[in-house]
Amino acid sequence: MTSIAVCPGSFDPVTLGHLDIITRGASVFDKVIVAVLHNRNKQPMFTVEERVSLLCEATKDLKNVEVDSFNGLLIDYVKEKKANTIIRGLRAVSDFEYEMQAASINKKLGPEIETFFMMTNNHYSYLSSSIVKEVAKYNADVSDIVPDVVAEALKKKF
Ligand code: COD
Repeated sequence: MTSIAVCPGSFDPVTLGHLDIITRGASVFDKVIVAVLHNRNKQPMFTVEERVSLLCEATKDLKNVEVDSFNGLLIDYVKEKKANTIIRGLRAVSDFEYEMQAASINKKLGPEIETFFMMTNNHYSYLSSSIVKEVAKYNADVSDIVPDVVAEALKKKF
């Protein structure tokens, strides 16, 4: 059976922490679909199209990774893609509560789908898209925490 995993998120924008999880996921599963949520509640910095495009560029060397976007419930999207796993990254204990709730509801709605957690790489344990946007706003160098294409895109935004 082909193992297909969905790696969902906001990716506003993709960081090296995300990329680390995607790369490691791609070495475990036959195919990884990175799925960007159309989040109507949040006011993102980058449009969905921009986030997808940045992810495509950042993952272009990973041959078994695809980038897509989705609306609605994650579990419905995972089933539609005939995937069997959801990949999530864990940073600090503070991630755990939300992740446990999300994994539990997803298990209830799709018992056949597993959530697969990977611990952050120690180099990136502090990294989030919000931190990146915060420091980029003040012109700090973000070249060693985001892919080059994102560093360029952030320069243009500010
Ligand atoms: N190191 C390791 N992992 C990291 C790092 C890092 N430095 N930074 C981020 N990650 C991981 C996150 O833990 C997450 O697993 C993934 O990368 C994406 O992170 P974000 O912040 O871009 O995305 P989130 O957490 O905002 O994504 C939330 C979803 C969009 C997946 C969620 O809201 C969702 O599924 N929404 C759809 C509606 C739904 O189905 N709801 C019910 C389930 S919650």
